[in-house]
Amino acid sequence: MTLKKTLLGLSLLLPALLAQAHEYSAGQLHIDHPWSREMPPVAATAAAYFVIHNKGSDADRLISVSTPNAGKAELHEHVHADGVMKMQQVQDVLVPAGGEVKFEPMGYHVMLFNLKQQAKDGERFPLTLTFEKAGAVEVEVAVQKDAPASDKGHGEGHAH
Ligand SMILES: [Cu+2]
Repeated sequence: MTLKKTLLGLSLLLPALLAQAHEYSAGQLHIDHPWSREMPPVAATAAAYFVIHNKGSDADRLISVSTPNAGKAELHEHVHADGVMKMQQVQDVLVPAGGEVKFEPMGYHVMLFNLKQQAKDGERFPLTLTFEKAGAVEVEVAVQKDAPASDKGHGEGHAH
């Protein structure tokens, strides 16, 4: 391979790497970087995370989630109960006017059950988020080994 071809190859690769941060819009809502942690192939569940920004002056609610990759998808939160962290299903998640809500490890998350197949690092799978006012928006969840840089340092430890 010539040097010219090698350089061309690199220049094609770079935009793909930079495109790892991805976002979606639904009305006044912006959904930032949906991601999921790569799980062992035998794991029966996985979780998806993202940040929803609401640039509008009306609050909205995330009322349901679904994906063809899982038999069932639920909205979950982590709660302290008797000194133990555990997760439970919630019916909906409020997205305050002019505010944001973070789905992150040890917080709100989309729980995926009965996975047909665990996704691997670097893969993406579709997830449909349905909001009370903004309606349905399909996003792609990026599967990765590690949390995005912005999520490191909080959320996963016991700092809360
Ligand atoms: Cu959960």
